[in-house]
Amino acid sequence: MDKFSRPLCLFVAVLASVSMSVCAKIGLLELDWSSQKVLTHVVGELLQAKGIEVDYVSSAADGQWYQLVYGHADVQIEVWQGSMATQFDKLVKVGKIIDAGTHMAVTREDWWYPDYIEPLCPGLPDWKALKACSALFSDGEDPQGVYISGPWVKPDRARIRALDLDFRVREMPTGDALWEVFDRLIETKQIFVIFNWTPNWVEAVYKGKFIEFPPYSKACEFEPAWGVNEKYLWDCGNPKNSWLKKAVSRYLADKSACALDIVRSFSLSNQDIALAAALVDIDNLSVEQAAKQWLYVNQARVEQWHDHASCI
Ligand code: TMO
Repeated sequence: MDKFSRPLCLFVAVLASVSMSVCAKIGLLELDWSSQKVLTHVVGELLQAKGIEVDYVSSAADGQWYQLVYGHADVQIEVWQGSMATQFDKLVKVGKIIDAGTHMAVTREDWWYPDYIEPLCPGLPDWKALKACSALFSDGEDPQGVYISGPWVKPDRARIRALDLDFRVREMPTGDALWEVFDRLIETKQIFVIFNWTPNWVEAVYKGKFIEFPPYSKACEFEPAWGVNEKYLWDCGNPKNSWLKKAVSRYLADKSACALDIVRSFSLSNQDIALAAALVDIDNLSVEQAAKQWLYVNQARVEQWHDHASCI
């Protein structure tokens, strides 16, 4: 599709130079969890302050690759190793998207439970404890344990099978729906295990831990013989101490070298990401308000993100 869309842009531009700006707009991918949305709008503000026009492109997380490869969007500001590395690495390798650098933040995404359930399921956070306790995690309809997850691509069903856990996955359609269920369960001190990640707003409010599955290794993802189950892949957890990266389209450099430099220099810590999430999920600000507030807190750093020869 990119073969057609770009020449069309130029053609329109020849007929009416006004349209050029439409084609050159920088598409910022707005995905399905709060910190990503807020930080995407922060980048939008940073670009607009340099006179660069932006477009927010909403997408489910698994649609991001299509949007970037075909140039419908140019920037994804939070690519998480735990849930996105496989596709990201593949597309970078064949030159369909560009790796625009790694944030300072160290991340993790995995099964998580509140500390108050520990006395009820001895052995946690070791995953083997779940074997004896699975019925405690039932949602009442049948005794099978329920693991609550979100709309992000995770190998949970494969993991449940490979580790022979008596669990099924209940997948919430959006990040907001996931946190609604979370709030209800934790406020009434229910027993549950849910997909969570760090940095996030949760760690500032609730005590809890990630399940310690057998440590991740690439072989676990690609070689069935690896690990406790010789027949199946994914007899391991998601990677710990993971990276957080920025992905950009192949077209961004041509559209705006300044935009690319701003994205490259925009490197965030765990605290930066957690603040972005908390402004929406704890303080209930809108995404736009949260982005403005985040920028206000970080105004001393704006110069460093803007200070590029390409932006003058
Ligand atoms: C990509 N996510 C942070 C929701 O796991």
